[in-house]
Amino acid sequence: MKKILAGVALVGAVALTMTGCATNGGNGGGGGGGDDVITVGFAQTGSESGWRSANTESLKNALSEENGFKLIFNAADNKQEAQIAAVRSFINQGVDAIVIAPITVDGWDDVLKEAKDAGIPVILEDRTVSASEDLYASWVGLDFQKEGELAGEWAVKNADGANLVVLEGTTGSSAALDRATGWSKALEGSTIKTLDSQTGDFTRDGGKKVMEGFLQKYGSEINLLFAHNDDMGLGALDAIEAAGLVPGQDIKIVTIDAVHDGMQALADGKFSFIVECNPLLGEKVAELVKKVVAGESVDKKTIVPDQTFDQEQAKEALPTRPY
Ligand code: GYE
Repeated sequence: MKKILAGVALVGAVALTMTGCATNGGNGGGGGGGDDVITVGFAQTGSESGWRSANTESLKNALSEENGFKLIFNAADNKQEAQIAAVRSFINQGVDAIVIAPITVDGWDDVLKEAKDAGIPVILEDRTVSASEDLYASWVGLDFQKEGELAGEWAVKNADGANLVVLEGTTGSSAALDRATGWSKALEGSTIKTLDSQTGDFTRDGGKKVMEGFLQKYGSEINLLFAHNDDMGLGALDAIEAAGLVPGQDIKIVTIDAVHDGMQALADGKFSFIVECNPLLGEKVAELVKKVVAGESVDKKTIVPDQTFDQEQAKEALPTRPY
């Protein structure tokens, strides 16, 4: 059985290479015979965080050979030009569909038009873009503004009057922009005072360096930290402990993602609250790709729900968390 399937996959792959550009024009049709291998180019942001690793793994698992896909994977090291170049190369290779986790919101119009003109459907996953909706087939992701709002609501209830510093995600990314909007909305009318806010680029290293700077400048005045993701919060933990302060006590830390190391820090009492951001989008992406390639209509938007965790809930959830 497996051998037969592999044979079919191989024939499909050869057919694809042979037809090359011809696939471009006649794409999307065919009424989905089911046996044809679908070639997908996936332009990932990079490998900045634990969330990103889990997201990459989820997409690789779902867009697998056994599931009828040939995946061409590219990670752009968080550089927008590199990501756009990867998408262009997918277009030139005449793939059947393109999946993008867009690093920044802006700058996508031209390349999305090029994909559209080549007849290649684009599925966006994770972050959003400012380009017109008719330039892509569908988007699946999370409600980042809601995530920021939930984090902010916790802070207002549990740390009102605090002196806050913020570690922002990648500048110009919808994840950072929308989380900041949601957080500010929740803090309206509160007595939390923002001392400083800077980007740590969603990385541990970035979080650590920026937090070191904050600690040098404001010292023990700081008693609340909002990090746009777990990894920056984890980097900040090192800086806080090195400064002789106790995370969770001297400085309350609120983050977003709920990846394993973040949940461990929460269960250990070092973080105070995490808003989840679900990275397991692979199956939904695969389903959308299959449908659009078969010419079926799909929802323009799919929002995956998130939950929140305090320290006790993290202890309970940790043993069974899949990532
Ligand atoms: O929160 C962060 C990652 O776009 C939701 O990107 C994603 C964010 C996630 O690097 O850890």
